[in-house]
Amino acid sequence: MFNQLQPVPTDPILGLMTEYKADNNPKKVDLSVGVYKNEQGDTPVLAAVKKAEEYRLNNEQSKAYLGMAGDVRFNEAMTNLLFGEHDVVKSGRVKTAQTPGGTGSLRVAAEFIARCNPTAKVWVTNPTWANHISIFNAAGLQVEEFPYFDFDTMGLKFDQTVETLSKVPAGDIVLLHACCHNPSGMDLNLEQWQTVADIAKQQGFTILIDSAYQGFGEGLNEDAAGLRLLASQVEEMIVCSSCSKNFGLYRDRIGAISIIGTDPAKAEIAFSVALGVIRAIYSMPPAHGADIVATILSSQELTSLWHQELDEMRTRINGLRSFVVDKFKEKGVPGNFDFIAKQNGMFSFLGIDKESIATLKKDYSIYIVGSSRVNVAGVNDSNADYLADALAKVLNK
Ligand code: PLP
Ligand code: TYF
Repeated sequence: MFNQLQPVPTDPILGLMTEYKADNNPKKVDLSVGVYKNEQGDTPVLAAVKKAEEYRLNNEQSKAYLGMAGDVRFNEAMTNLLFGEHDVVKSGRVKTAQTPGGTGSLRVAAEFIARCNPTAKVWVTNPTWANHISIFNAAGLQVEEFPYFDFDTMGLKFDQTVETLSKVPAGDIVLLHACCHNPSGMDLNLEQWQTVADIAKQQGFTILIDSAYQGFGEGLNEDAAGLRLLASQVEEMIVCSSCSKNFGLYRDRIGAISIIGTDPAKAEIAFSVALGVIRAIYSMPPAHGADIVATILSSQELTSLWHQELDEMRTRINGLRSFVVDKFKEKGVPGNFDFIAKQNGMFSFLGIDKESIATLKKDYSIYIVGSSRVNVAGVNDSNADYLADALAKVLNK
Protein backbone atom coordinates (compact mmCIF):
# COMPACT_ATOMS: atom_id res chain seq x y z
CA MET A 1 0.00 0.00 0.00
CA PHE A 2 2.87 2.41 0.71
CA ASN A 3 4.84 1.43 -2.39
CA GLN A 4 3.09 3.82 -4.74
CA LEU A 5 3.83 6.88 -2.58
CA GLN A 6 5.99 9.73 -3.87
CA PRO A 7 8.15 11.71 -1.41
CA VAL A 8 6.74 15.07 -0.27
CA PRO A 9 9.28 17.93 -0.40
CA THR A 10 10.03 19.44 3.03
CA ASP A 11 8.75 22.92 3.88
CA PRO A 12 11.42 25.19 2.31
CA ILE A 13 11.62 27.41 5.43
CA LEU A 14 11.90 24.56 7.93
CA GLY A 15 14.33 22.81 5.55
CA LEU A 16 16.65 25.83 5.75
CA MET A 17 16.43 25.75 9.53
CA THR A 18 17.76 22.14 9.47
CA GLU A 19 20.54 23.03 6.99
CA TYR A 20 21.58 25.97 9.16
CA LYS A 21 21.81 23.78 12.26
CA ALA A 22 24.09 21.33 10.39
CA ASP A 23 26.41 24.10 9.05
CA ASN A 24 29.77 24.20 10.89
CA ASN A 25 30.86 27.65 9.69
CA PRO A 26 31.30 29.75 12.87
CA LYS A 27 30.27 32.85 10.92
CA LYS A 28 26.92 31.39 9.80
CA VAL A 29 23.93 33.76 9.84
CA ASP A 30 20.33 32.57 10.07
CA LEU A 31 17.78 34.95 8.55
CA SER A 32 15.39 32.16 7.59
CA VAL A 33 12.70 30.83 9.94
CA GLY A 34 10.44 33.35 11.67
CA VAL A 35 11.66 32.95 15.22
CA TYR A 36 12.59 35.98 17.32
CA LYS A 37 16.27 36.18 18.28
CA ASN A 38 17.93 38.46 20.81
CA GLU A 39 21.26 40.28 20.37
CA GLN A 40 23.09 37.03 21.23
CA GLY A 41 21.18 35.18 18.52
CA ASP A 42 19.20 33.15 21.08
CA THR A 43 15.47 32.54 21.49
CA PRO A 44 15.24 32.27 25.27
CA VAL A 45 12.13 31.36 27.27
CA LEU A 46 10.49 34.61 28.43
CA ALA A 47 10.85 35.35 32.17
CA ALA A 48 7.06 35.73 32.48
CA VAL A 49 6.66 32.25 30.97
CA LYS A 50 9.26 30.75 33.34
CA LYS A 51 7.41 32.23 36.33
CA ALA A 52 4.06 30.95 35.09
CA GLU A 53 5.62 27.51 34.57
CA GLU A 54 6.97 27.49 38.10
CA TYR A 55 3.52 28.36 39.35
CA ARG A 56 2.01 25.59 37.24
CA LEU A 57 4.47 23.03 38.53
CA ASN A 58 3.52 23.84 42.12
CA ASN A 59 -0.19 24.33 41.66
CA GLU A 60 -1.46 22.06 38.91
CA GLN A 61 -4.35 20.07 40.32
CA SER A 62 -5.21 17.51 37.67
CA LYS A 63 -4.32 16.05 34.31
CA ALA A 64 -7.90 15.11 33.53
CA TYR A 65 -9.18 16.02 30.05
CA LEU A 66 -9.72 19.71 29.30
CA GLY A 67 -12.63 19.49 26.86
CA MET A 68 -12.80 20.26 23.17
CA ALA A 69 -12.63 24.05 23.54
CA GLY A 70 -9.58 23.78 25.78
CA ASP A 71 -8.84 26.00 28.77
CA VAL A 72 -11.75 28.40 29.39
CA ARG A 73 -9.53 30.91 31.25
CA PHE A 74 -7.21 31.00 28.24
CA ASN A 75 -10.12 31.41 25.82
CA GLU A 76 -11.45 34.38 27.75
CA ALA A 77 -8.00 35.96 28.07
CA MET A 78 -7.30 35.53 24.34
CA THR A 79 -10.68 36.99 23.42
CA ASN A 80 -9.79 40.06 25.48
CA LEU A 81 -6.28 40.29 24.05
CA LEU A 82 -7.60 40.17 20.48
CA PHE A 83 -10.73 42.29 20.79
CA GLY A 84 -10.22 44.40 23.94
CA GLU A 85 -13.41 46.02 25.21
CA HIS A 86 -15.20 45.40 21.96
CA ASP A 87 -18.95 45.25 21.40
CA VAL A 88 -18.64 41.75 19.90
CA VAL A 89 -17.30 40.58 23.27
CA LYS A 90 -19.86 42.46 25.39
CA SER A 91 -22.75 41.28 23.23
CA GLY A 92 -21.63 37.62 23.30
CA ARG A 93 -21.15 37.41 19.53
CA VAL A 94 -17.62 36.00 19.72
CA LYS A 95 -16.71 32.48 20.82
CA THR A 96 -13.10 31.32 21.20
CA ALA A 97 -11.55 27.86 21.37
CA GLN A 98 -7.95 26.99 22.21
CA THR A 99 -6.03 25.26 19.39
CA PRO A 100 -2.60 23.66 18.90
CA GLY A 101 -0.77 26.75 17.59
CA GLY A 102 -1.85 29.19 14.92
CA THR A 103 -1.47 26.41 12.39
CA GLY A 104 -3.96 24.24 14.31
CA SER A 105 -6.32 27.18 14.42
CA LEU A 106 -6.08 27.71 10.66
CA ARG A 107 -6.64 23.98 10.07
CA VAL A 108 -9.78 24.02 12.22
CA ALA A 109 -10.92 27.16 10.39
CA ALA A 110 -10.35 25.43 7.04
CA GLU A 111 -12.50 22.42 8.01
CA PHE A 112 -15.11 24.74 9.52
CA ILE A 113 -15.28 26.74 6.26
CA ALA A 114 -15.55 23.50 4.27
CA ARG A 115 -18.58 22.57 6.39
CA CYS A 116 -20.14 26.01 5.84
CA ASN A 117 -19.51 25.96 2.10
CA PRO A 118 -17.50 23.13 0.48
CA THR A 119 -17.10 25.17 -2.71
CA ALA A 120 -15.79 28.29 -0.95
CA LYS A 121 -12.65 29.75 -2.45
CA VAL A 122 -10.11 31.13 -0.01
CA TRP A 123 -8.48 34.34 -1.27
CA VAL A 124 -4.99 34.98 0.05
CA THR A 125 -2.53 37.82 -0.42
CA ASN A 126 0.05 37.39 -3.16
CA PRO A 127 2.43 36.48 -1.65
CA THR A 128 1.42 34.87 1.63
CA TRP A 129 2.82 32.41 4.20
CA ALA A 130 3.21 29.24 2.07
CA ASN A 131 1.51 27.09 4.70
CA HIS A 132 -1.77 28.99 4.19
CA ILE A 133 -2.14 27.36 0.79
CA SER A 134 -1.34 23.84 2.07
CA ILE A 135 -3.70 24.18 5.02
CA PHE A 136 -6.76 25.22 2.98
CA ASN A 137 -5.99 22.76 0.19
CA ALA A 138 -5.80 20.00 2.83
CA ALA A 139 -9.44 20.73 3.71
CA GLY A 140 -10.37 20.42 0.03
CA LEU A 141 -10.75 24.17 -0.47
CA GLN A 142 -9.52 26.02 -3.52
CA VAL A 143 -7.07 28.86 -2.85
CA GLU A 144 -6.92 31.98 -5.04
CA GLU A 145 -4.52 34.90 -4.75
CA PHE A 146 -5.30 38.60 -4.79
CA PRO A 147 -2.63 41.23 -5.63
CA TYR A 148 -1.03 42.66 -2.48
CA PHE A 149 2.73 43.27 -2.49
CA ASP A 150 4.47 45.16 -5.26
CA PHE A 151 8.07 44.06 -5.83
CA ASP A 152 8.69 47.14 -8.02
CA THR A 153 7.99 49.63 -5.24
CA MET A 154 8.46 47.24 -2.27
CA GLY A 155 5.10 48.55 -1.04
CA LEU A 156 1.45 47.61 -1.49
CA LYS A 157 -0.47 47.53 -4.77
CA PHE A 158 -3.64 48.46 -2.97
CA ASP A 159 -5.51 49.67 -6.07
CA GLN A 160 -5.22 46.17 -7.50
CA THR A 161 -6.14 44.64 -4.14
CA VAL A 162 -9.36 46.65 -4.21
CA GLU A 163 -10.05 45.77 -7.84
CA THR A 164 -9.79 42.01 -7.19
CA LEU A 165 -11.59 41.97 -3.84
CA SER A 166 -14.46 43.92 -5.40
CA LYS A 167 -15.19 40.83 -7.51
CA VAL A 168 -15.00 38.22 -4.72
CA PRO A 169 -18.52 36.84 -4.18
CA ALA A 170 -20.48 36.01 -1.02
CA GLY A 171 -19.64 32.49 0.13
CA ASP A 172 -15.90 32.97 -0.42
CA ILE A 173 -13.30 33.76 2.24
CA VAL A 174 -10.74 36.57 2.21
CA LEU A 175 -7.72 35.93 4.43
CA LEU A 176 -5.89 38.97 5.79
CA HIS A 177 -2.88 39.15 8.10
CA ALA A 178 -3.74 41.17 11.22
CA CYS A 179 -0.28 42.78 11.30
CA CYS A 180 3.38 42.11 10.43
CA HIS A 181 2.48 40.53 7.10
CA ASN A 182 4.42 37.33 6.47
CA PRO A 183 6.46 37.44 4.21
CA SER A 184 6.45 41.11 3.14
CA GLY A 185 6.23 43.16 6.36
CA MET A 186 3.70 45.45 4.57
CA ASP A 187 0.48 46.05 6.49
CA LEU A 188 -2.74 47.85 5.65
CA ASN A 189 -3.25 51.24 7.27
CA LEU A 190 -6.58 52.01 8.97
CA GLU A 191 -7.99 53.73 5.91
CA GLN A 192 -7.21 50.62 3.87
CA TRP A 193 -8.78 48.34 6.50
CA GLN A 194 -11.89 50.51 6.21
CA THR A 195 -11.89 50.12 2.43
CA VAL A 196 -11.68 46.34 2.84
CA ALA A 197 -14.56 46.47 5.36
CA ASP A 198 -16.66 48.44 2.84
CA ILE A 199 -15.96 45.91 0.09
CA ALA A 200 -16.71 42.98 2.43
CA LYS A 201 -20.10 44.55 3.31
CA GLN A 202 -20.87 45.28 -0.32
CA GLN A 203 -19.85 41.82 -1.59
CA GLY A 204 -20.85 39.69 1.40
CA PHE A 205 -17.70 37.55 1.50
CA THR A 206 -16.37 36.43 4.88
CA ILE A 207 -13.13 37.67 6.37
CA LEU A 208 -10.63 35.40 8.08
CA ILE A 209 -7.89 37.17 10.02
CA ASP A 210 -4.59 35.46 10.78
CA SER A 211 -3.07 37.13 13.85
CA ALA A 212 0.32 35.52 14.45
CA TYR A 213 2.36 38.57 15.51
CA GLN A 214 0.19 40.72 17.81
CA GLY A 215 2.57 43.05 19.69
CA PHE A 216 5.45 42.68 17.22
CA GLY A 217 4.41 45.60 14.98
CA GLU A 218 3.38 48.76 16.82
CA GLY A 219 1.85 47.43 20.05
CA LEU A 220 -0.78 44.99 21.32
CA ASN A 221 -3.77 47.28 20.68
CA GLU A 222 -2.37 48.98 17.58
CA ASP A 223 -1.71 45.59 15.94
CA ALA A 224 -5.31 44.53 16.54
CA ALA A 225 -6.83 47.79 15.29
CA GLY A 226 -7.58 46.44 11.80
CA LEU A 227 -9.32 43.31 13.00
CA ARG A 228 -11.28 45.30 15.62
CA LEU A 229 -12.41 47.75 12.94
CA LEU A 230 -13.65 44.88 10.80
CA ALA A 231 -15.33 43.17 13.76
CA SER A 232 -17.37 46.35 14.34
CA GLN A 233 -18.68 46.39 10.82
CA VAL A 234 -19.20 42.86 9.52
CA GLU A 235 -21.73 40.30 10.71
CA GLU A 236 -19.53 37.23 10.66
CA MET A 237 -15.78 36.77 10.90
CA ILE A 238 -13.12 34.23 11.89
CA VAL A 239 -9.91 35.13 13.72
CA CYS A 240 -7.05 32.61 13.96
CA SER A 241 -4.40 33.59 16.48
CA SER A 242 -1.06 32.27 17.67
CA CYS A 243 0.91 32.71 20.92
CA SER A 244 4.06 31.29 19.32
CA LYS A 245 5.77 34.64 18.73
CA ASN A 246 4.38 37.08 21.28
CA PHE A 247 4.71 34.64 24.20
CA GLY A 248 7.71 32.85 22.67
CA LEU A 249 5.82 29.56 23.09
CA TYR A 250 6.61 28.21 19.62
CA ARG A 251 7.10 24.54 20.49
CA ASP A 252 4.33 24.43 23.07
CA ARG A 253 1.83 24.86 20.22
CA ILE A 254 -0.71 27.32 21.50
CA GLY A 255 -3.20 29.41 19.56
CA ALA A 256 -6.92 30.05 19.28
CA ILE A 257 -9.83 30.25 16.87
CA SER A 258 -12.44 32.95 17.45
CA ILE A 259 -15.73 32.92 15.57
CA ILE A 260 -18.00 35.95 15.39
CA GLY A 261 -21.65 35.31 14.54
CA THR A 262 -24.47 37.68 13.65
CA ASP A 263 -25.96 37.17 17.13
CA PRO A 264 -25.02 35.12 20.21
CA ALA A 265 -27.26 32.18 19.25
CA LYS A 266 -25.77 31.94 15.73
CA ALA A 267 -22.26 32.29 17.16
CA GLU A 268 -23.05 29.38 19.52
CA ILE A 269 -24.19 27.19 16.62
CA ALA A 270 -21.11 28.05 14.53
CA PHE A 271 -18.93 27.34 17.57
CA SER A 272 -20.54 23.91 18.02
CA VAL A 273 -19.62 23.10 14.42
CA ALA A 274 -16.00 24.19 15.08
CA LEU A 275 -15.94 21.98 18.19
CA GLY A 276 -17.21 19.10 16.05
CA VAL A 277 -14.27 19.72 13.71
CA ILE A 278 -11.85 19.74 16.65
CA ARG A 279 -13.34 16.50 18.00
CA ALA A 280 -12.74 14.73 14.72
CA ILE A 281 -9.12 15.92 14.37
CA TYR A 282 -7.50 15.87 17.83
CA SER A 283 -10.39 15.78 20.29
CA MET A 284 -8.93 18.44 22.56
CA PRO A 285 -5.82 20.62 22.75
CA PRO A 286 -2.80 20.13 25.05
CA ALA A 287 -2.95 22.02 28.35
CA HIS A 288 0.49 23.43 28.99
CA GLY A 289 0.74 26.52 26.75
CA ALA A 290 -2.81 27.65 27.47
CA ASP A 291 -2.25 27.44 31.21
CA ILE A 292 0.93 29.51 30.91
CA VAL A 293 -0.78 32.23 28.85
CA ALA A 294 -3.84 32.25 31.13
CA THR A 295 -1.64 32.48 34.23
CA ILE A 296 0.30 35.41 32.77
CA LEU A 297 -2.78 37.27 31.63
CA SER A 298 -4.64 36.78 34.91
CA SER A 299 -1.78 38.17 37.02
CA GLN A 300 -1.06 41.90 36.99
CA GLU A 301 2.56 41.27 37.89
CA LEU A 302 3.15 38.68 35.18
CA THR A 303 1.21 40.68 32.59
CA SER A 304 3.37 43.71 33.21
CA LEU A 305 6.54 41.58 33.01
CA TRP A 306 5.27 40.09 29.74
CA HIS A 307 4.49 43.58 28.37
CA GLN A 308 8.07 44.64 29.17
CA GLU A 309 9.51 41.60 27.41
CA LEU A 310 7.23 42.03 24.40
CA ASP A 311 8.15 45.75 24.20
CA GLU A 312 11.80 44.77 24.27
CA MET A 313 11.36 42.34 21.36
CA ARG A 314 9.39 44.87 19.31
CA THR A 315 11.82 47.72 20.04
CA ARG A 316 14.77 45.55 19.08
CA ILE A 317 13.17 44.55 15.78
CA ASN A 318 12.22 48.12 14.91
CA GLY A 319 15.70 49.37 15.82
CA LEU A 320 17.27 46.65 13.67
CA ARG A 321 15.21 47.74 10.69
CA SER A 322 16.87 51.20 10.58
CA PHE A 323 20.23 49.70 11.60
CA VAL A 324 20.19 47.32 8.63
CA VAL A 325 19.29 50.11 6.18
CA ASP A 326 22.19 52.24 7.46
CA LYS A 327 24.60 49.30 7.48
CA PHE A 328 23.76 48.37 3.89
CA LYS A 329 24.40 51.99 2.83
CA GLU A 330 27.69 52.16 4.75
CA LYS A 331 28.97 48.94 3.15
CA GLY A 332 27.89 49.87 -0.37
CA VAL A 333 25.23 47.20 -0.86
CA PRO A 334 23.77 48.19 -4.26
CA GLY A 335 20.12 49.27 -4.26
CA ASN A 336 17.80 51.30 -2.05
CA PHE A 337 16.70 49.40 1.06
CA ASP A 338 14.91 52.29 2.81
CA PHE A 339 11.64 50.32 2.59
CA ILE A 340 12.92 47.90 5.27
CA ALA A 341 12.66 50.63 7.91
CA LYS A 342 9.03 51.29 6.98
CA GLN A 343 7.79 47.72 7.27
CA ASN A 344 6.49 45.81 10.31
CA GLY A 345 7.36 42.67 12.22
CA MET A 346 10.22 40.30 11.60
CA PHE A 347 10.07 39.96 7.83
CA SER A 348 11.03 41.93 4.73
CA PHE A 349 11.97 40.92 1.22
CA LEU A 350 15.43 42.01 0.09
CA GLY A 351 14.28 41.76 -3.52
CA ILE A 352 17.49 40.00 -4.58
CA ASP A 353 17.73 37.19 -7.17
CA LYS A 354 17.76 33.44 -6.45
CA GLU A 355 21.33 33.02 -7.66
CA SER A 356 22.64 35.56 -5.14
CA ILE A 357 20.61 33.86 -2.38
CA ALA A 358 22.22 30.52 -3.30
CA THR A 359 25.72 32.10 -3.34
CA LEU A 360 25.13 33.71 0.05
CA LYS A 361 24.33 30.28 1.46
CA LYS A 362 27.09 28.37 -0.33
CA ASP A 363 29.97 30.82 0.06
CA TYR A 364 29.04 32.72 3.23
CA SER A 365 26.68 30.43 5.20
CA ILE A 366 24.06 33.18 5.15
CA TYR A 367 20.59 31.59 5.15
CA ILE A 368 17.78 33.51 3.44
CA VAL A 369 14.46 32.04 2.22
CA GLY A 370 14.39 31.57 -1.58
CA SER A 371 11.83 34.36 -2.02
CA SER A 372 14.50 36.75 -0.58
CA ARG A 373 12.53 37.04 2.68
CA VAL A 374 14.77 37.83 5.65
CA ASN A 375 14.04 37.57 9.37
CA VAL A 376 15.40 40.93 10.53
CA ALA A 377 15.68 39.61 14.12
CA GLY A 378 18.51 37.34 12.96
CA VAL A 379 20.78 40.40 12.56
CA ASN A 380 22.94 41.56 15.49
CA ASP A 381 26.02 43.68 16.20
CA SER A 382 28.35 40.73 15.68
CA ASN A 383 27.06 39.60 12.29
CA ALA A 384 25.85 42.84 10.66
CA ASP A 385 29.20 43.79 9.07
CA TYR A 386 29.75 40.25 7.79
CA LEU A 387 26.24 40.19 6.34
CA ALA A 388 26.47 43.60 4.66
CA ASP A 389 29.97 42.92 3.29
CA ALA A 390 28.81 39.60 1.84
CA LEU A 391 25.74 41.20 0.27
CA ALA A 392 27.85 43.99 -1.22
CA LYS A 393 30.29 41.46 -2.72
CA VAL A 394 27.63 39.12 -4.09
CA LEU A 395 25.36 41.85 -5.48
CA ASN A 396 28.16 43.99 -6.98
CA LYS A 397 29.42 41.07 -9.06
N1 PLP B 1 0.32 32.46 10.43
C1 PLP B 1 1.41 33.12 10.04
C2 PLP B 1 1.28 34.26 9.10
C3 PLP B 1 2.67 32.73 10.51
O1 PLP B 1 3.75 33.38 10.10
C4 PLP B 1 2.76 31.64 11.38
C5 PLP B 1 4.10 31.28 11.82
O2 PLP B 1 4.53 30.51 12.48
C6 PLP B 1 1.58 31.00 11.78
C7 PLP B 1 0.37 31.44 11.27
C8 PLP B 1 1.51 29.79 12.66
O3 PLP B 1 2.09 29.86 13.85
P1 PLP B 1 2.17 28.63 14.83
O4 PLP B 1 3.62 28.38 15.03
O5 PLP B 1 1.50 29.12 16.07
O6 PLP B 1 1.48 27.48 14.23
O1 TYF C 1 7.25 31.87 8.23
C1 TYF C 1 7.93 31.52 9.19
O2 TYF C 1 9.16 31.47 9.14
C2 TYF C 1 7.25 31.18 10.51
C3 TYF C 1 7.62 29.82 11.04
O3 TYF C 1 5.88 25.30 8.28
C4 TYF C 1 7.14 28.65 10.29
O4 TYF C 1 5.89 31.35 10.33
C5 TYF C 1 7.57 28.40 8.98
C6 TYF C 1 7.14 27.28 8.32
C7 TYF C 1 6.30 26.40 8.95
C8 TYF C 1 5.87 26.64 10.24
C9 TYF C 1 6.30 27.78 10.90
